[in-house]
Amino acid sequence: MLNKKSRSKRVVPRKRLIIFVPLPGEENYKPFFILSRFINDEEGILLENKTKEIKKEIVSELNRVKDLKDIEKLRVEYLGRKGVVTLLLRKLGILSPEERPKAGQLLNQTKREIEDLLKTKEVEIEKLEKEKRLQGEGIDITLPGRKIDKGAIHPINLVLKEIEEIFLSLGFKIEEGPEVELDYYNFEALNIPKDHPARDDQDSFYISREILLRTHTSPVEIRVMEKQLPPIRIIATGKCYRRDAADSTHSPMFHQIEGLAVDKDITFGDLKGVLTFFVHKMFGKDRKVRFRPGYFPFTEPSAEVDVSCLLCQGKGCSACGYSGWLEIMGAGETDPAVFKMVGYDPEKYSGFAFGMGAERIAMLKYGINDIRLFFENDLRFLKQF
Ligand code: 2NL
Repeated sequence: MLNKKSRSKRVVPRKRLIIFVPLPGEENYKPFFILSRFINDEEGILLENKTKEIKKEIVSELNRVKDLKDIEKLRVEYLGRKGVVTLLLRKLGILSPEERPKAGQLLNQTKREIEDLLKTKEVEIEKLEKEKRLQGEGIDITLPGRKIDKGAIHPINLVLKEIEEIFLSLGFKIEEGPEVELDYYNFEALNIPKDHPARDDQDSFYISREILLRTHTSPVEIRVMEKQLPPIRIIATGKCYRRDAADSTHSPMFHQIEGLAVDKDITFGDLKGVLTFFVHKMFGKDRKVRFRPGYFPFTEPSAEVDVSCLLCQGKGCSACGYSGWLEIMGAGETDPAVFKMVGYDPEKYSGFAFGMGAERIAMLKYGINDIRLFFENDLRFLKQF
């Protein structure tokens, strides 16, 4: 490739250009002789030699290119508007009409070859650049993976599931019902009329005079009894609400598990057998169970169910108030007044029912001393289950 200096220095006047082109039949005529002011303003040069020289030059220049910009520079230098090959093509006019087509063919062939060489190099450089880029972006497989935080089942749901499994194994079915309930199902049908003092301890969140958030899951059992005749063995679990200020043992929302069995000849013995079986499954075979007299408007007789203290084995400690016993649920024989409300004949059928708080069971089982921990969503607490 000739440098710029030589190009600008050797300006050939148009006159001489004509003189130095011998036409076919004239003296010194050589086929495809072309006079280039860039090359030899005295004698001219054989076009075939010139194209060979150009090709050799571009091959050696291409060996030196480092990036796509270098290639583009070469393309301009050779094939651009003022490029070497373009200028030669423009000079075709000085040839005779007979030799012009052949010379044109030769130059166009050269042009194509140069285009091919440039393209090949371009593809090669692009490939190299891509490889380099990919190497930079590559995945470092020695980096430790990002840890995905795994979720866990909430302790209340764990306990609910465990309790449900125990009763399912005894042939109970799980029933669900609305959390927004009618006063009738939540109180009236359970033998708690409007002026009953039991309403004071279970003051609820009222939506209207007759609609409230349920204070227990008993209404689910009423709804089931309304729809079907005994035999009945059901468990009703779910959220309940009471207008209580939150403290370490109270929460305005909590979970209850209630159970109901109704059939001919169900006795208090059945109640004791079922609940003792439950306590042994839930807390261990070595637990003692105690049935203390109690009161509920919907059972008669009623009982409070205690389990021997899990911490001191019944010897007495601060957890059980030095009594050796922990209260875990309430139970009783279904009150005949409730049967009448759902249209069952109390002379024909008898039953037992029980109810427990899932939070209380979970607190006893896992040694948790504050019910609020279940609902604060502190992962340090929740991750332990
Ligand atoms: C407690 C006491 C109890 C019941 C719930 C019940 C349901 C029907 C009829 C009769 Cl439909 N009784 N449920 C019975 C006794 C006690 O729960 O302390 N729960 C946390």
